Amino acid sequence: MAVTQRFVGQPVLRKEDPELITGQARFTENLTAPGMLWMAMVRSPFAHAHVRDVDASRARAMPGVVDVFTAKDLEDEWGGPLPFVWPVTEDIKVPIHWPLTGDKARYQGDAVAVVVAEGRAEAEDAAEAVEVDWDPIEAVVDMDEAATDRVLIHDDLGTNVVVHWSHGGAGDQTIFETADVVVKERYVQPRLIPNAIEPRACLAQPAPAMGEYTLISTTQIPHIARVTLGGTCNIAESKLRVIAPDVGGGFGSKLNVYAEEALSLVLARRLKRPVKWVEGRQENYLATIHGRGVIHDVELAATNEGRILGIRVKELADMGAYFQLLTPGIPELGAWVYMGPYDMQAYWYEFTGIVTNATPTDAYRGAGRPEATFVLERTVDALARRIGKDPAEVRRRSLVEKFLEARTAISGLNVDSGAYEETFDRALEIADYEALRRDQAERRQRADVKQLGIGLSTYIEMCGLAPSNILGALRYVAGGWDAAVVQCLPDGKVILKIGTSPHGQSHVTTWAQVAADELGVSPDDVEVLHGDTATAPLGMDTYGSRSVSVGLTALHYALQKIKDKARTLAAHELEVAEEDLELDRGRFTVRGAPDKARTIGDLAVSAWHAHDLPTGFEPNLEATAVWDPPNFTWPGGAHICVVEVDTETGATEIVRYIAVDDCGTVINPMIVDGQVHGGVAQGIAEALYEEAMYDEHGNLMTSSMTQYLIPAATEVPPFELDRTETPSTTNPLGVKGIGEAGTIASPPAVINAVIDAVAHLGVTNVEKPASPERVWRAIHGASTGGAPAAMPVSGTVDAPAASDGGAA
Ligand code: MCN
Repeated sequence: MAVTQRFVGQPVLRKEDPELITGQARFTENLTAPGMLWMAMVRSPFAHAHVRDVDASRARAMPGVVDVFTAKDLEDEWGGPLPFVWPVTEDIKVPIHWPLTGDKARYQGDAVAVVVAEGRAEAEDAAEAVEVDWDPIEAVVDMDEAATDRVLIHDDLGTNVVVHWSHGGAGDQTIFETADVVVKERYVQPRLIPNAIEPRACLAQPAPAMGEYTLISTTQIPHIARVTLGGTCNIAESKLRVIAPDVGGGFGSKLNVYAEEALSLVLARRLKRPVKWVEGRQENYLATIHGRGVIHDVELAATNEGRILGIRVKELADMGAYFQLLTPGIPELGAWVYMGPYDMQAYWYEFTGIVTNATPTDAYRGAGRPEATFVLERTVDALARRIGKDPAEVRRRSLVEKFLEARTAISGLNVDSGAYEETFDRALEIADYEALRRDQAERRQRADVKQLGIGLSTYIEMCGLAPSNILGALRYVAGGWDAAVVQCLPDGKVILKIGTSPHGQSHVTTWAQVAADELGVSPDDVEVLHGDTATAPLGMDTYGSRSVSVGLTALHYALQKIKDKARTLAAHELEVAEEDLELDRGRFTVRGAPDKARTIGDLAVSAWHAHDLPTGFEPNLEATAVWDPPNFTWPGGAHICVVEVDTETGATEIVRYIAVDDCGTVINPMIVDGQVHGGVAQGIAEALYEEAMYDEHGNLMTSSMTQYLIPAATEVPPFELDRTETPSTTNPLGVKGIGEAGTIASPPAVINAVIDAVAHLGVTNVEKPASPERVWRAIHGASTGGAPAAMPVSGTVDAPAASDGGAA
């Protein structure tokens, strides 16, 4: 019997959860292999230091130690340096990045040697006993200072300014000279440190006789890891299997190929034994990529009434000491969305990438697009203050009208569809904006200690990465397609093998929902296999909120192939023409004779025993589809944050958070809500708590959770969520991504709210994170005309109350 219930659009409970909540998940850390060795890294304590000598004799003599290897010892193992796949310009200068550095350390945490021992503790103890003769030299972590090239980080490049990319501009650039108002701002967005619940780990297993290797890794990208690590480690892709078992979150930090993965593979080959490595949390802070780390100069042109005319942006991006997989490509991901959901006439964007003596930066949830949205939405508020208008009125005036067919944005790319006014109006309605403004006015009137701030943020996002031809035009070396295999088994169950690699996003549930609806089964009948290049060999993995738009669409097409094949077989068995068959929820009936029927389950049995198949019909009900979309998908929405700021202490409390998002057709509303919750929590963290700080010698001052603040549940408010559904025109499901939307929209909503709360005291700027100290200084600096002599707390301090800039 076919199941008649529909699952798409329903809050189906997660199929993933039983194993996770009963302790039966298989994380890399839990895995072991006979004869397994452990690896520990010897990392530089200095941000910049020549390596004069590495003496491992004491470490080698320690109990359980198998060997110690330096860069020189492993020279012959490599097919090439660590992979870097996004040379954004022809003349980009690419720092060569070997898994171990031989000449000098270029950031604190750069690895100079690796110890292999029988146990983890032995390996880590011995790593501390490796004696390195360091010759520390001056380090540069400030981008402006690095750009002077006084201290070179890669001598062979001759400069620290390694890339300059310009969008080239669009529209009438004279607007920036002729507009009524041009607001000019500078925003500093600090580095962030990804904190997945599970730090990185890997286990390389060799099969020496066959020259085959299996790498189990906490990766988001098993397919990309296989092809790139094959190159780095001199292993044919056909001989390398990469498995991402259960992975405890990544947020972009595991969209990378790391030195430790490459080292574990070559050491497993060299020692003919499995080699495992598990990152410590402090190591995670030093040696896993950081996100953000950018400075923007922005000009926003507008009329006196607040009609936005154009945006011009120059960005400085801190690359860190080396390129990781995508490093200089991250600003480019934001390059196309600086106009946001506003109808503009002029656009200019360019960025300069600078290497510094700090951990490499790369993709962190949102990658480029949160940075862009922050710059735009902060500047729109600055415009509203300048012309004395309400920030809601200014936004409303410039929003692009609803469009259901693709429309070319001023930045040059085609936006699939959008209904920004609807999300914005709905958010204002939920918030009861007018009432909030009245409350704010009354508190100001009474000079309350706790002042109310209302922060608005609208956004559009370019996600669903995506069209291989556009990625090629942007000089990204791989494609953006994805794949799915559907196997209908004779027992009525279904197996999906998918090319995306979830690590918290619930693909097992949502992919099963879509298959269940198309095949007339329950999601419980659908098994979803992923994250293993041996079982799901085709795929481009999970990042850029691409999985639903690209991978799920591939599944949709594979399901259509299954239905076509099943129709042919049903027509044969029922002795009618294919056109005479009707299909509903996995059941074919003959038009006019509804009792004559075959379910897809029945047909899977016939296709399997293959006793009576139409001529030329391939046994088994199985299909593969690979989908390369014609466009990205472009979610959008509006967020409103309401805060109370204590003007005596500078402390901010978020009292309400409203998010109205549009990710097209929703497959599972509960999961979409969860993605927004997580994304907004990360954005709140970015706005109020998180900041990687280096001292002037390049020491990471925030190298543990005691100095790097991440919020707990008590710091995150209850969310008030709603949605509109404007189907994407990019794919037949109408879906757009949602995995990063919360992180993109929320930081400006929170910071705009903080500033709004104290704007009547003269505050126009508070940098991220808006710590109580920063807010306090902004208030008192603003009201007294200068920073106070002393504050009883320590930390990084901003100049008080930067101005909103001047008119052009
Ligand atoms: N979904 C849906 N309907 C839609 C869109 C999405 O039901 N119209 C649901 C689906 O269940 C899908 C999930 O939302 O499984 C996310 O889909 P999508 O937006 O396509 O994003 P991806 O699956 O490609 O996930 C990547 C995205 C990114 S880039 C980061 S970073 C991120 C994120 O997802 N990292 C995460 N969410 C995370 N969630 C967890 N728990 N852990 C991470 O590391």
